[in-house]
Amino acid sequence: RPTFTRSYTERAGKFSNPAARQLLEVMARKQSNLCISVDVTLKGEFLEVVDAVGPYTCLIKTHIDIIEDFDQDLITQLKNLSSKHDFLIFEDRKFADIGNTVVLQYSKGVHKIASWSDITNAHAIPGPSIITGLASVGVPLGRGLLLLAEMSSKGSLASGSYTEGAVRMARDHRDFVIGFIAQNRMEGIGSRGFEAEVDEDFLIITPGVGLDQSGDSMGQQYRTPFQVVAEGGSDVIIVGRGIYGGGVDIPTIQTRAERYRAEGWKAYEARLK
Ligand code: 5FU
Repeated sequence: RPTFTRSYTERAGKFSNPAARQLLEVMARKQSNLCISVDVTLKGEFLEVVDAVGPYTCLIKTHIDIIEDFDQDLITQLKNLSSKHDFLIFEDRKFADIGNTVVLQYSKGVHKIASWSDITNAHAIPGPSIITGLASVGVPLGRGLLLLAEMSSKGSLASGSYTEGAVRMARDHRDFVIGFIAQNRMEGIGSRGFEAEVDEDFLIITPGVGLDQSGDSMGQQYRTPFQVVAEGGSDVIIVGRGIYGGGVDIPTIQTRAERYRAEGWKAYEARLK
């Protein structure tokens, strides 16, 4: 039985990586496969939105380098909110350099990403050494890595043999690589065929999700939670501006977050049948 027809709870126990296991457990507990991307640029607003949407989300996605007044207290408060609301943290860093450099970018600098982010991601373009580099920092801390196999933007070059190469890289590092950023569950992932071992499992996490718009003016493309989860076989939807966008107030942000949580969960239940 392919993994995407199994429940999140059933799959949680099969992952050796602690971040993947915890994420699937949180998803089941909160009935949420919604990752919220909070791409705002001021610390106060960021924390306000995270606190407001915390109850509806399994995973908060950050771009920590866009925050203008970043300080260590932001991290302390973000971690407090992750305990308060029971969500994991995903820094969308998209590492893309040689092993030695990504080790430094992941562990050092102003942001010290590895010290607080449960999950991060990397491009496959440098080859397997990017995984071994990041793993040398992340594995001892129990972190998980997602490889970018596809992107949501128009004209993305990550397709075909590039996507297949990313899958092969992940299969060689299953202790640390927990899944992919992709638009759909790729052929053969978590089922027989396409070089797959019978019992492998990877999480598919999908950005470019929106219910009311089909894209933005800069190449972003949106699909609905149903298309992504029920038809595409993805495990987690990522929603950003669909929730916090348009300068709306906090109650509206919460209403939207609950709407996406409910739609994402409904699409998951539909594919279990
Ligand atoms: F890897 C990717 C991708 O392929 N598309 C994306 O949109 C990442 N993203 C991120 O998801 C992007 O950097 C934003 O942080 C977020 C989508 O935000 P939106 O406001 O829902 O468009």
